[in-house]
Amino acid sequence: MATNRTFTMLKPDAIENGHMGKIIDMIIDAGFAVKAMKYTQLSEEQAKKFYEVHAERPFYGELVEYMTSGPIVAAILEKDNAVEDFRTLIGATNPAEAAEGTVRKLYAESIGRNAVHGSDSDENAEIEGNFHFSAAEIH
Ligand code: DAT
Ligand code: MG
Repeated sequence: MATNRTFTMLKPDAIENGHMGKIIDMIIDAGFAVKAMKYTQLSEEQAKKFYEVHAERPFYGELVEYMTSGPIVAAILEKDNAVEDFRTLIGATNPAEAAEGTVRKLYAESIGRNAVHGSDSDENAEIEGNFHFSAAEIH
């Protein structure tokens, strides 16, 4: 069942490099409504859990270290076809392969430090949103 919601994080490189406002503008301009948003920093435990599916990948340690290295913005976004449309807006995981005009093409540093997260399915959008926000924080 489509929930029309997705979950995103603006990652530490995006915040560090001063791209937070520009990326949020792109998200709003693309028609997403913010249902929840917070400026926060992940603990090692949270980052490990969030990226658990990648635990066996060679880059897992580096990913957890990077995702806990500075503040992030976490948000739940709503739009028709949210998951797919958001993945289109952010572009490919590797910014070298991301389409022109996408968030990652414009702002990501590298495949590891790639500016933004977007859920890959409705099911994961729900799980990830609930991981970061309580029911009372979702509007
Ligand atoms: P995405 O974030 O596009 O959904 P993913 O789920 O495959 O990509 O991977 C999660 C994150 O892990 C990704 O945003 C950055 C990091 N990552 C993926 N592949 C990597 C690689 N080959 N080297 C370093 N980091 C990588
Ligand atoms: Mg993914």
